[in-house]
Amino acid sequence: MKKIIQSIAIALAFTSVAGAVSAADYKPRIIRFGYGLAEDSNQGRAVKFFSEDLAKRTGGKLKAKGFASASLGSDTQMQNALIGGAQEMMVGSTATLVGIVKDFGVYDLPFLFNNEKEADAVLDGPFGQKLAAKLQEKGLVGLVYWENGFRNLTNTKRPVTKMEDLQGIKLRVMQNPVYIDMFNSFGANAVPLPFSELFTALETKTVDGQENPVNTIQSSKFYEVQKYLSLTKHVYSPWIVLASKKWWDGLSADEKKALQDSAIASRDFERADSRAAALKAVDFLKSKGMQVSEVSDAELARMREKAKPAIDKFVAEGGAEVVKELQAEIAKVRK
Ligand code: KDG
Repeated sequence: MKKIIQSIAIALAFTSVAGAVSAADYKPRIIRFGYGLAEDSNQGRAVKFFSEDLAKRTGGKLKAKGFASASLGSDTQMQNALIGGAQEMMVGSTATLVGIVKDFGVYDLPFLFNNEKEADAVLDGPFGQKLAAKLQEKGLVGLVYWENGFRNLTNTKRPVTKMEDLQGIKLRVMQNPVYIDMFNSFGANAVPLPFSELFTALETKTVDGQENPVNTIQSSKFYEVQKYLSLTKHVYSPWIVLASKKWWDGLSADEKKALQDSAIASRDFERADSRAAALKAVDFLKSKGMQVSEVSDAELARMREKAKPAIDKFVAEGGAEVVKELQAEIAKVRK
C-alpha cells in the first residue's frame, strides 16, 4: 500500500512540474551563447551549466548552445553581434565594454577589491546592477556577473618580483586604456590585443608576456609558451553575461524569468567552480614547468603607488562619480 501511495505522490509531483512548465509561455528557441575561453575552462563549464539549467526550467524549449574559443568572434565582435540582433547571448570581460559604456573601466582600476567577498557584494549589489543597467540603452542586457578572477603576470624573459623587472617587457593587455596606462607606468610596453589572438602572439613572441587569472593561464595552456608566473593579483576581473536587447524585448515574461533564474544559478555555480579550480591551478602550472614568484606586500604597495596616475586619468576623463560610488560601496562591505 505504502509503495502505491509513494508512486502516486511522485506521479503528482511530476504532473505539477510538467503542468507548470507547459502552462508557462515558452516558445522553442535556439540561443547562440558565445565565449572566448576553451570549452574545458571555468567559463565553458559555466556556459554548459547555464544551458542545462535553462533546458530543465523550460522543458527543453529554450536551448542555449555554447560556442567556445571565440568561434563567434572576439568579445567586442560578439558585443556588436548582440547589439545588431545577430547573436542572442555571450559572456566576456567587462574590460572590453569600455567602448560602449566607459564607466565599466572602473572595474579595471588596480588593487580595488581585496577579496572575492568584496567583489561579490559590490557586483551583485546596487552598484553593479546600476552599472549593468546602463547597457540597455546601448542594446545589451547585463544578466549577471561571473568571476574571471584576480589577474597575475606571466612572461618568457625573467622572474618578476619587483616593478623594475617589467622594464622593456612587451606585455599584452586587454583593449582598455586603464590597462595600457597602468602597465606602461610599471615600465612595461603595453600591447593591447583581443584574447582570441593572445596564444599566437605569445607563441610567435610578438609579445613577451600577458596577465590573466591562473584558471585562464591553465585552461588556455599559456604554460606551454610562458616560463615565469608572478602572483600579483593586481586587478579583480569580472565577466558579464550579456543578452541582445533586440532579442530580449521579443521574449515573454516567463522566458525572461527563466533566463534570469538560470543566469543567477550559473553565477553561483561559476564562482564556486572558479574558486575551487584556482586553488589547484598554481600547483598544476608548477607541474608544467612554470617558475612561480610571490610578490611582496611592499612591492605591491609600490605598484599601487605607481598606478595612481592611471587611476587619476580615468577620474579626470569622466570617471570621478563612478569611482566615488564604487569606493563607497567597498567601504560598506569592509565595515
Ligand atoms: O572571451 C575572453 C574574455 O573573457 C577575456 O576577457 C578574457 O581576461 C581575458 C583577457 O585577458 O582578454
